[in-house]
Amino acid sequence: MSKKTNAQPPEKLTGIELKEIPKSSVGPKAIATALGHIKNEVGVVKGIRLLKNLNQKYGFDCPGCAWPDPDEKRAFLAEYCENGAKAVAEEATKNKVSPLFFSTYSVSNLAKLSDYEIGKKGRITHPVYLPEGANYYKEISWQDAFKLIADELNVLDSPDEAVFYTSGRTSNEAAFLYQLFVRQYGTNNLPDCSNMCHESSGAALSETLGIGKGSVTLDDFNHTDLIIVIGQNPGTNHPRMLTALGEAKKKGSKIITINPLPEVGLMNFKEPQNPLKWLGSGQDLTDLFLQVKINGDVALLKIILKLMLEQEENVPYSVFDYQFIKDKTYGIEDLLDDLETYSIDYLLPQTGLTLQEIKKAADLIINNKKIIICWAMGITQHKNSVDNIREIVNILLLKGSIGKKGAGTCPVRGHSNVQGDRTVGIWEKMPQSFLDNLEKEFKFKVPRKHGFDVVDSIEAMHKKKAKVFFGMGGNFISATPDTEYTATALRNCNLTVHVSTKLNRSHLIHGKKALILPCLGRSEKDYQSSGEQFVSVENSMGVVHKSKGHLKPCSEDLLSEAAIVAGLANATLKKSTIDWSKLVSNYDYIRDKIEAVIPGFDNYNERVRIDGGFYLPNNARDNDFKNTFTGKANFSVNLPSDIVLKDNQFMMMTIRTHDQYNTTIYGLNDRYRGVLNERRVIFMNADDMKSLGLEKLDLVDLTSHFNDEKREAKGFLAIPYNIPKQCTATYFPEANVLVPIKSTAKISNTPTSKTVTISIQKR
Ligand SMILES: Nc1nc2c(c(=O)[nH]1)N[C@H]1C(S)=C(S)[C@@H](COP(=O)(O)OP(=O)(O)OC[C@H]3O[C@@H](n4cnc5c(=O)[nH]c(N)nc54)[C@H](O)[C@@H]3O)O[C@H]1N2
Ligand SMILES: Nc1nc2c(c(=O)[nH]1)N[C@H]1C(S)=C(S)[C@@H](COP(=O)(O)OP(=O)(O)OC[C@H]3O[C@@H](n4cnc5c(=O)[nH]c(N)nc54)[C@H](O)[C@@H]3O)O[C@H]1N2
Ligand SMILES: [Mo]
Repeated sequence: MSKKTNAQPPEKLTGIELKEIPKSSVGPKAIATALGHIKNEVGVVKGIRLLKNLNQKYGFDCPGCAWPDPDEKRAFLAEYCENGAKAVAEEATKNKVSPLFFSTYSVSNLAKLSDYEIGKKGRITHPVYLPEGANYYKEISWQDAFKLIADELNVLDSPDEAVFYTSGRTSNEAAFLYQLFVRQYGTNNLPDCSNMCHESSGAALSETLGIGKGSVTLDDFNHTDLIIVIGQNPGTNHPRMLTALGEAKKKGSKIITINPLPEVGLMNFKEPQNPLKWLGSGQDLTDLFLQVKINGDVALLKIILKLMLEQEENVPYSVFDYQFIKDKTYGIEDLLDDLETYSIDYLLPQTGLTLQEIKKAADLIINNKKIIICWAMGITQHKNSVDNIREIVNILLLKGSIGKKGAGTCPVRGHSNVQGDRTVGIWEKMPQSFLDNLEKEFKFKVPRKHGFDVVDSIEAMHKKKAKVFFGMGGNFISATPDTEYTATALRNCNLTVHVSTKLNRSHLIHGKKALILPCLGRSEKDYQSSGEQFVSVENSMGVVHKSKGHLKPCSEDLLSEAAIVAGLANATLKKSTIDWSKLVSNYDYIRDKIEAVIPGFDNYNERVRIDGGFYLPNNARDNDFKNTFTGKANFSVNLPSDIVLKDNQFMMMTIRTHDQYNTTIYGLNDRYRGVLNERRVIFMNADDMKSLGLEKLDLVDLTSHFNDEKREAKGFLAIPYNIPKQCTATYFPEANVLVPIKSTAKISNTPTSKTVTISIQKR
């Protein structure tokens, strides 16, 4: 039976090769790698058509990252990056997972494969069903699939026994329809990938600035004095951001990088659009690199704040923007009082840096007025990650570096529409005003009780309080923490359903019954009864724009995500106040409803048709903070890390290689870190290796420690690396089994994927 299926990637090693770490990122090697993926997965002719339409105003939005497209100039065939090309190659692959495939390969055998091997099987072509006790998925009609889900949903004691997850690729239209169905069904159980991603940013920014999104636009990078990139690896995860950083540097901006690793992309970069420069030495991006210890950021930012205060006391009016502080902010006294209670001597060891290095950073902040701070998962996935972000905001507020050209907050989002999904209602705790509007527009009683986030959902399924899991995209088992615990949670369910493009491990770790519903991808044409449709998405900077696929769908039996929601709603809701079939017949009708419910979408259908789309309102960008709890931008008081490592314990962060998209593994190389053909590795400081008696490429087992609990992951190769002492790094998702379900961030409840306490045992 499939009960014994592997929830974790198998332990087997793939034959590591260590290479010298390259000096710069992108350049010709990146282009060659991108085209290689396109050629192998898609073929040359279709591949060129794909790339031609990627991120063009008439084309489709890259499913890679949420970095914005230039508002004006877009180079033909060039607004993509190596990893964007890999992302579309993955989706447009020639390989197919058909009903015949499923009758050949059992679930338990597929689960023995690595995530890389599973992903390479290709696109799913038909809806398939795994009955209770069976080991093979078999074809099912769409109508029967909808009825099966409806039957399971309608026998639950309460709608709160079902969980509806979303991954951040779903379009605004599909996401709005989905949350509408879920709320009319009767629950706010709408966890999403954001719970594991930028939830901490949303929490910290809403409290301090009154909006859970970043404040800068792409153009701000052309007008800034100083950019700080903290806890982010754009060379791999947002490669087009490097172009913006490069342009900013040419215009005179300085760049500070704060990271435990000297990530190649941030150090030196060769413009992909400029082959003439490929032979040269590239452009140095980072002016000052602070190699902070994992989770040493609050301590570091506090020292910077103390140095700013010291300078302001020495030379009054030289550092702080008093006008801004007086007019726009609240709570500076508490911040200054708090800073007095910490000594630099106490904070410094947490950072792993020298005071001289930190002074250089403080001087750059002191001497510049327009500052942008960018961050991603290195900041958001810790116990005190909300503190991290509020401390970032403290610095910007003291400098008045918010709501003016060239300055502000830049949380760089992950999934290409994760921000849009939130805007249109994918959240377990949408504000009352949204729920009120929904109720008014659709005339049904909208549930008000907050729903489960990702961690709550796992715990509820584990306790059998939630019994049906529905995933709109994503790969829940591999993306979530505590793999074995989560596997039990999913297996406890009566039914697990996944709307997916490609096969993944979540199809193999399933409830008593399971369904896979295959959907159209971004790059594919979407026809509904009124004709061809387009969708829209919101990027990291709040621009809503259209996205239209150009390829023939990989199978005739796919439905769009919106059509799947409509089918499900028609089957499940006996009496509905909503005409689901009409809404989905023409996505303009869905957009009209979004406009009616959510402020900022005025004339949605008209404005989304304008090339490049439109900006949503952003109060922080406009320097208006009246919707915070004090009516002003709030300073805050924050706590540094409280982790105390015992002897022979280490801090572990789980990070992405250059060859993956979250749980989708494109290949086995991490070129920019010099590791080829292996993912089961642990990066360690050479002195730490010596003190454990470890040689390069020794095989080790890892144990994580949380309260009195232990978790194990076996078989990793130790690699000496330029990383601070007591810090280590492994790859996500191989190491997720070590992340304890109860180890989450305060306030945001995000799993602490970047701070796991481990010990290391030599084999
Ligand atoms: N090609 C590709 N693109 C992607 C993705 C992908 O998997 N592949 N994923 C998408 C998604 S969903 C997201 S959220 C983003 C993720 O983008 P990133 O956040 O860049 O991804 P991570 O690999 O998690 O990298 C975290 C970085 O933070 C650093 N870091 C870790 N801990 C700390 C710390 O305590 N302090 C500091 N200062 N730094 C720390 C790590 O060394 C690493 O450089 O990328 C998106 N884009
Ligand atoms: N240890 C550790 N864990 C982490 C992280 C970490 O840094 N460390 N990062 C976290 C972060 S930031 C995130 S965002 C989550 C990601 O969590 P998820 O979003 O759940 O995971 P993905 O790997 O992005 O999902 C990939 C799957 O989505 C499906 N898919 C792709 N395109 C489409 C589409 O257009 N429609 C539909 N319906 N399905 C599609 C495919 O079947 C594919 O297998 O993981 C989190 N988990
Ligand atoms: Mo993410």
